[in-house]
Amino acid sequence: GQGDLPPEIWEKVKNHPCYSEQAHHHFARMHVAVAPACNIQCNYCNRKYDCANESRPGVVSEKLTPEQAARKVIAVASTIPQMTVLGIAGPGDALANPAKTFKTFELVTATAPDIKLCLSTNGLMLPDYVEQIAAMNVDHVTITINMIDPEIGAQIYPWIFYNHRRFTGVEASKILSERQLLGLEMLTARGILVKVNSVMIPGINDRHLIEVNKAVKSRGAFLHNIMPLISEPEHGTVFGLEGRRGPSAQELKALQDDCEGEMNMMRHCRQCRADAVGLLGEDRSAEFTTDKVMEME
Ligand code: CLF
Ligand code: SF4
Repeated sequence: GQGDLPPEIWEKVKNHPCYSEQAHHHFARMHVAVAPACNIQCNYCNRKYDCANESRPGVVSEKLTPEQAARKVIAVASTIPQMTVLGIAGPGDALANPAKTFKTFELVTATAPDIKLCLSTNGLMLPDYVEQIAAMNVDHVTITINMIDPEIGAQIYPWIFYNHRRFTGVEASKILSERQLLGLEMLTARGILVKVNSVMIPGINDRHLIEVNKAVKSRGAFLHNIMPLISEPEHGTVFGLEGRRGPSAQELKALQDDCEGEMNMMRHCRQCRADAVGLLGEDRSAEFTTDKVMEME
């Protein structure tokens, strides 16, 4: 139901399968993998695969040009009527590939103006693009925030690439954290709904995520999605976190419960692929490869 939400917020969440627990039974999302590059290194990322910040790590998505992506969106929307949201979530970082990300949004808006636009980012470049995000009517942005303490960040991020140079160690995480929190504040000030994703890494940031939760709530984040580190060998090497295990289901739930009193927690995330298509938990991407989309036209 509508709950306590103001009407203008309800309008933005009622058809979004990630922002509304109820909506995810009835509405579908799709991702297009138009963003291959990344500007930071997360220790849990294997660059051969999809960005682990939003998408299930360890799977390889078919990379598309903005034109191919827009054609795919039309093909999917005409096949799956419940398709309400287009997200760009990798396989790298949406805002490390701004030309491709915004060109895709522009093409989709021109041909399918009813589709809601969503993007996911590590946040490093976010303050620079808030104006453009607002101008393109992107209603939903996800920022992956794994720490607010650069000492903890240094154990998660070996480097960032910013202002044409590489930063490492605590300095890198200090810049990243400042940019993430500034971007969050700028988006919420414009009425754009922000979801924060955090990857729970036992022994590194698990208890610290309670502090992260408070920090993002106080800056206006709408929803917090704490996801488990996926460290099974079949998902590829987890660099710098060798030997780290993901949390158990009970450990994850306990942390979500500890944060629940502070703000809305997302508990139905399926860690989708960067080219996922369909209802959450359903993957119809194989029906919409570039070859098949061309046949459908
Ligand atoms: Fe995609 Fe993410 Fe938008 Fe959803 S997914 S960019 S907010 S449209 Fe959703 Fe998938 Fe979890 Fe992401 S279930 S991985 S939270
Ligand atoms: Fe990998 Fe995503 Fe981190 Fe970039 S932001 S290093 S693609 S997990």
